[in-house]
Amino acid sequence: MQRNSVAPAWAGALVGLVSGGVALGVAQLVAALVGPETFPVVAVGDVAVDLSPAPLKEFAITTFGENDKSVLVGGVLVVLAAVAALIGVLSLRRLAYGFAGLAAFGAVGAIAVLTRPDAGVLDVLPTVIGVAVGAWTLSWLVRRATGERRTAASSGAAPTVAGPSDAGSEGAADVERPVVMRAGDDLRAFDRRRLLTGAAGGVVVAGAAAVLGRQLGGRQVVDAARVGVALPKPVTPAKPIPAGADLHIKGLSSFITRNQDFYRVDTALIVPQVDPRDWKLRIHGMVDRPVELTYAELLGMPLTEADVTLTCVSNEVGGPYAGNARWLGVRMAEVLRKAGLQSGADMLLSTSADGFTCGTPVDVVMDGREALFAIAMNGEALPVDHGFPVRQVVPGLYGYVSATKWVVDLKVTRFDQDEAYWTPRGWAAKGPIKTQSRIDVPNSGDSLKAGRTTIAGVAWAQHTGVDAVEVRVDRGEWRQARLAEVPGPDTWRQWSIDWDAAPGRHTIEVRATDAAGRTQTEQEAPPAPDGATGWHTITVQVA
Ligand SMILES: Nc1nc2c(c(=O)[nH]1)N[C@H]1C(S)=C(S)[C@@H](COP(=O)(O)O)O[C@H]1N2
Ligand SMILES: [Mo]
Repeated sequence: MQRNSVAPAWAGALVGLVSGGVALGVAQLVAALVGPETFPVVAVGDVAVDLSPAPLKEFAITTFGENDKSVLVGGVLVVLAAVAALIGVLSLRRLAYGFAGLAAFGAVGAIAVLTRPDAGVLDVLPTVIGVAVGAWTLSWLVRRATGERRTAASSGAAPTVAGPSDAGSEGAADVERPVVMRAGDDLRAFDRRRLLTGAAGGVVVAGAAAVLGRQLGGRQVVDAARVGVALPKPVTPAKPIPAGADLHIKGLSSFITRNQDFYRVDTALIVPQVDPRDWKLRIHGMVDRPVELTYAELLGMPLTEADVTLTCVSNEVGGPYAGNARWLGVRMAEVLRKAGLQSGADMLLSTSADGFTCGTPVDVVMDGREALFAIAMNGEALPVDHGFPVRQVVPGLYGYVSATKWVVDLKVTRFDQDEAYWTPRGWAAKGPIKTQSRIDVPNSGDSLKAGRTTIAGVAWAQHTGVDAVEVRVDRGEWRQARLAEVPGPDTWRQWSIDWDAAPGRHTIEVRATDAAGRTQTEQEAPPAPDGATGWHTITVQVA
């Protein structure tokens, strides 16, 4: 049979894109029912995140910041679109090529889905059904594009143009065929109108499936459950924040970081939607009595409130990945005492609903500090992005070894027997926070007016506390900054210092000393493997 080479390439690309769109829309719809992490685009992105080496992760975080996930998903979609267009073009030559392309496409998605933690066979359903419907759409659009119907005249009269070259697809005769075939031709012709109406139908189906998939995907349910949470009062309230904790200087990070301004770092391409009614925390491993807690049981335990500054190990010197919030939760130590820790255990391996894991030293959690299974942040139930319904918060440890969001499982174990998510990816197994100080105002590169100006920022040395902050200009004498008050050693501390700025270009440096008398090292180190060091240094122009 004649094989449609009369249809132009754009038609093939359109057929491919629309079929791909329908495949993804249907996959999303099915994923909403099976589990959002089984959506193949997300699974492929997740695999990319997990496979990317530490330097690439750092590059992504520093280059794209908190948009790194959108950039990744966008990248996956662009590649998919290109492949889909190519599949479409090939399909117009021979449908079998298109089917083969789709099958390959589906295989990649299915493998990605199956390699996710806790994946089951059913998790490939969104990929398989999506690809099947995509394949059907592809053949349907190809038929429309290539005028499957014969004209009335053609049904009777045998065509005379059909010759040996018609058996193949790229015969020279094809090239000369007019785009619209003459009546009487038995050959398939490019039918632009039918292609476009078919494609429009495909776009509608793809869009409707995707929208419905999102709605069924659980967001609404969990948002509603979150809004419905009634937070109990803490048995141990936080110390009141001293009036002098916030210097109220323009441009300086506020003492408490608002939830919507709080940095977010995690490996989750789609935020796990955990319904608190289904949530359970399982504590097992080296314990006398394994414990299982429901959300209601957790809320029924004595609650502690604490102001704690979280910090990410990926934060560069002077970077933005630190935030301070008031957390409400149950002391991890209290829950662990219920279970009864066995001797020899030195690691708490926590797992989130999406399979991410953290390894936290037992001694740190049990030493009396306010290490919490937190349920609230700044007076509201945890935002979904920050771990609703329950996350860990451990003062003094970087988030990657302590702050598991959407936590569902805690295995009491040993560092020499288990490994957490980031350890095989080039990050240290243990991550105590390194003392840091940051200049918030002025900004590096600012142009200032000569005269008296304020330099201000924050410093942190969680669980030890900041005792001094010093600033020097142009490598001159170190001068003591004025320190704001703090409620305890677990939060950052604001500081400020006045400076008589003379015209010219100036370098400003800052360093902090913790309550144990240790001054921040000048030695520069990158974030990997266990946290950046060095003094935050900025330059300003004074006129
Ligand atoms: N489930 C889960 N929890 C996680 C992570 C993650 O990738 N997945 N990242 C950790 C890291 S590296 C940090 S710095 C903190 C950040 O918490 P935030 O996003 O609430 O600021 O969460 C921690 N908890
Ligand atoms: Mo982090």
